[in-house]
Amino acid sequence: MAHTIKIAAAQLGPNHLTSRREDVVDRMLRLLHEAASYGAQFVLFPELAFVTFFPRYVLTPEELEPFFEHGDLLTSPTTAAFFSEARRLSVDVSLGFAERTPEGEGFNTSIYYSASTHSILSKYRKIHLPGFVDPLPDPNAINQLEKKYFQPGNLGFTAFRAPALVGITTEHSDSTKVPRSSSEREAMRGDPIFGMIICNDRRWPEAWRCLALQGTEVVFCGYNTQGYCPELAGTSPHKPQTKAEAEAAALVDHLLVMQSNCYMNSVFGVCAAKAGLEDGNFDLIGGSSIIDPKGKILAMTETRGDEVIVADCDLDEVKYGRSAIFDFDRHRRVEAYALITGQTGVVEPPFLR
Ligand code: CDV
Repeated sequence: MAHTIKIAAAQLGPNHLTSRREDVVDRMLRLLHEAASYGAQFVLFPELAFVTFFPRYVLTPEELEPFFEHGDLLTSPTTAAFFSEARRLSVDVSLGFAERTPEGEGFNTSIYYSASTHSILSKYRKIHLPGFVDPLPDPNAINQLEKKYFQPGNLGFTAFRAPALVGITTEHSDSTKVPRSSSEREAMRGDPIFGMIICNDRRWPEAWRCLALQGTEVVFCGYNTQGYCPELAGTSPHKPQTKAEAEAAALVDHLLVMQSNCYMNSVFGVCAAKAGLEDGNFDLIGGSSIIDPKGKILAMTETRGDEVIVADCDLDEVKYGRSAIFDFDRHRRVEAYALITGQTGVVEPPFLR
C-alpha cells in the first residue's frame, strides 16, 4: 500500500505590531482551507506564526507579554476555532508560537496537532537561539534578542509517529494474511516518523542528525529569516552588500542548508516562512519549500505573501539513501565523533615551533 502523504507548507506574509491575532488566525484559516482543497493531509505554518517577529525589538516586560501564548492553544479563545476546523477537515497541522509556561519560562515553540486524535502529539522548543542577550549599542542596528526573551529548548530533538496519515506499508504487509489482532495490526502500521526544528536550528547539522538517528522521515521547520541583518549574517566587512544582495544571499544560505541536510540525512524537509516587509521596515525572506531526500526541491513559494504549496511525498523514498550511501549502521564511525558532543567552540591546533 502507498506510503505517500500530501504535505503542504503555508507561508504567511508579514504580521505587524498593529496586527490583531484574530486577523492572523483568519488568514491561517484561509490557507488551511486552500491546502485542504488540494487534498493536503498536513500543513506546516511558520515560526511565531501569530505575531510580528518581536525579538527585533527592545521591549519592557509589559510590552513583551502580549506576544506570548499563555494557555492551551486547543482551548484558547483566539486559536480553538483554528484547531476545530483542522479537525473537521481531517488535516494535521504544525505551527510555531511564543510559549509562556505556568512557571514563567519563555520558549520559542512548535507543536504538532493531530486531527484524528484532536490532540497535540508533540512539542518542540527551539534549541539554537540566535542573536544576543543584550541589545546592540548601535541604535541603527537590527537586534535579534531571542536569547533575551527565550530559554534554550529543553525537550531535545525528539521524533514521533503521527497516526492516521498512511495505510499499512508495503514493507510490512502480506497480502496472503489478514491481520487478526489489534496488536498485530499495530505492528503493521506504517505511521510516519516526523521531527520538528525551528528556523536557526536548520543551520546546525547536529539537529538533523539527531532526528535522522531516530528514523525521522520528514523534518518540519518554520522560520523568520531576516533578508538584511549585517550584524547576524557573518558577511565580511570588506564585502559590504546592498539590501538586495543580502536578501539574495540569505535565500541561497536557506536553501543550501535545507537541501544539503535533507540529502545527508535522507529525509524529506518542509519549511514555511513568515515573509515580506514587517512593520514597514524589516524584510523577511520567502523560499518556503518541500524538499525530497535527494535534496531536490519539489515545490517552492513564488511570493513573499500568504501562499500555499503542496507536494506528494512518498516516504519509501527515504529508504534508498538510508540503505546505501547513508546507511548509518554500516558507515557511521562514532568513535571519531567525540568532539561533536564534547566541545562547543573552536579549539585550534597549537602553533608550530
Ligand atoms: N528566527 C531565526 O532564528 N532567524 C535566524 C537569523 C539568524 C537570521 C535564522 O537562522 O534564520
